[in-house]
Amino acid sequence: MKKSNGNKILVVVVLLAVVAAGAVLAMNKGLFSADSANAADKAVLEGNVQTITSELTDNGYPDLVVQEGVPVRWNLHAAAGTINSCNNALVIPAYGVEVELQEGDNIIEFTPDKTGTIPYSCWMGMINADVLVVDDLSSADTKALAARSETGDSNGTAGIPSCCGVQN
Ligand SMILES: [Cu+2]
Repeated sequence: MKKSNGNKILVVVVLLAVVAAGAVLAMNKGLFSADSANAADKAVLEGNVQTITSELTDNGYPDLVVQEGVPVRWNLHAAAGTINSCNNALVIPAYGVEVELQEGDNIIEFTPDKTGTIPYSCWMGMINADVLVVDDLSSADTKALAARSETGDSNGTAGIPSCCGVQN
């Protein structure tokens, strides 16, 4: 009897330890993804196109890493509540892209014709991000590219522009 109770307690203690460890891992994972939110979203080559899937946030756009010469199919997914009067339309002037975002999937297509950094923004130019066009996706260092783009004075997605707070 005693031994059996002891085993039960041991099992409970082990279970609690597993739950606690899981909670710590989940927290770390959450912190990590928040930390990497500014990393660029890198395209994936699929035959003759390259695809990217991004999540819209209410205060920024992601930097994108794409390969020169391959048509891009970018899905900027907008979860409920993320679209506001500031981020609701984005423009990529170099590619003639002007898109009004809808809740759900937003497929944005363009073909990067040469390497370099292509700026894009919301329709009012307050949220800025970059399309980083490289000659070879497989050798592109996404984090280095993102870090580089965020040292630029008009770049980065940190903080909500004042216009957005006012108009939202
Ligand atoms: Cu805006």
